[in-house]
Amino acid sequence: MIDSSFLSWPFFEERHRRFAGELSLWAAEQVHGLADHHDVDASCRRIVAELGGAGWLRAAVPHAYGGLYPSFDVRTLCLARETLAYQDGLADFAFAMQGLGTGPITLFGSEELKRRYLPPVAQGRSIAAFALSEPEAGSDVAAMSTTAVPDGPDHVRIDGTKTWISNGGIADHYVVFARSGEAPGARGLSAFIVDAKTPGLTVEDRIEVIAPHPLATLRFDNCRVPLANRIGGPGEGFKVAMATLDVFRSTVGAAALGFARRALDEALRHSSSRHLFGAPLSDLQMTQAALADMATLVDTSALLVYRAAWTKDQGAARVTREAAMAKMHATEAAQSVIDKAVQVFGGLGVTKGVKVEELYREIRALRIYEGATEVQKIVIAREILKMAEAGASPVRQQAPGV
Ligand code: COS
Repeated sequence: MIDSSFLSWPFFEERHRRFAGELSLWAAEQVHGLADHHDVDASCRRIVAELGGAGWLRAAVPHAYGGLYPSFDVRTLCLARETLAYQDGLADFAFAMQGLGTGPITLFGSEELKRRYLPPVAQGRSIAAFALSEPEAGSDVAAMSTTAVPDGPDHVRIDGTKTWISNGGIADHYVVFARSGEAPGARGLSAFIVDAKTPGLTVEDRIEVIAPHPLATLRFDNCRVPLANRIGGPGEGFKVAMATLDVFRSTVGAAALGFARRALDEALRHSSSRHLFGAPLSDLQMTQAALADMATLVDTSALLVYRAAWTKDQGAARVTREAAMAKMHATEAAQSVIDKAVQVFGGLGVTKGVKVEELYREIRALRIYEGATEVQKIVIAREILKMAEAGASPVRQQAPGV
């Protein structure tokens, strides 16, 4: 990264600066050789193993289970995603899914589940996944139709279809959300860990997308799962999902920020070396205007992402509004920054093998997954309306202890 001055912002401590510096060096040396976008399954397995071996996945689980800190340090998660995304989308994806796929266990799992599932994920020996979306329930989570019904005193039987599941087909276990029937809508869902080898769990389809990642539709037919694999209480699945997304939505913003920083750096390099009308492209005021807009969008994104991460790390119970703002702004801004970078590159910018072309494809899904921009707007509006109703101004609200 050309500009790492943001690390001196007051959101960070020395340990964050050290982590970002060391990971940045590691990623610059290692990631290119690990990520092969023509064989995403093998690449993701390789990246997870290497990230685990080098100790970087320790940022994704708590200290007691082989991780770095007592619980999530969201600033560290964001720095990891930003730094890896700067190098490669698959590297970011592999890291992120280890965290998201175990986030519900870290936040709500029993001691036994934490001990069984978290250490292998931190060591890169086991691959995690988060199975929430369905063909008819993506943004509207409470509309899901996958069911979990009691099967004897100690088991449930899961039936249904999950789709757009990251790591689908290569994961060793999935956190699956299903309708358990305690109440209608959001209050009648529960979360379970389902091992990939569970009889009745099949990969129905692999999904090809514009920036290749392991993605699949999963089918659950009569999958018998121990009740001990439930994460959180019966009927608490929606809360488990939303609280996990409160942590990980900021990190999606951080990944977008990594893509945007890379696009800005590529545009700076290209516009300084390419000559047009007898002078570097960067001498043209229209190029300068584009670079200025890009740099400003990068900084506003970083401010929102690290504000949300810092607020959560100060002990805020919920950062729903801050995380939604960070995710929405950083992903939309990154799309715009990358589009401008492609324009600066001209014909080269849409040529396969050129980094900004890859970034142009990589960023698109981030405006959709883990809550599309439109969902973030609903979430933000609801939160500020709630505050207004309670007589609290969002601008006066502060994190606990601050
Ligand atoms: N943390 C903890 N609890 C939360 C929460 C959060 N961030 N957000 C909501 N809840 C709780 C609410 O407090 C409410 O509890 P009570 O019933 O006890 O009051 C319950 O969950 C239901 O909340 P709500 O009424 O807001 O549910 P809705 O169905 O209206 O939620 C949205 C709608 C759009 C906000 C929700 O479905 C959502 O975020 N969708 C996007 C999901 C997503 O990201 N999908 C992509 C797939 S994941 S890769």
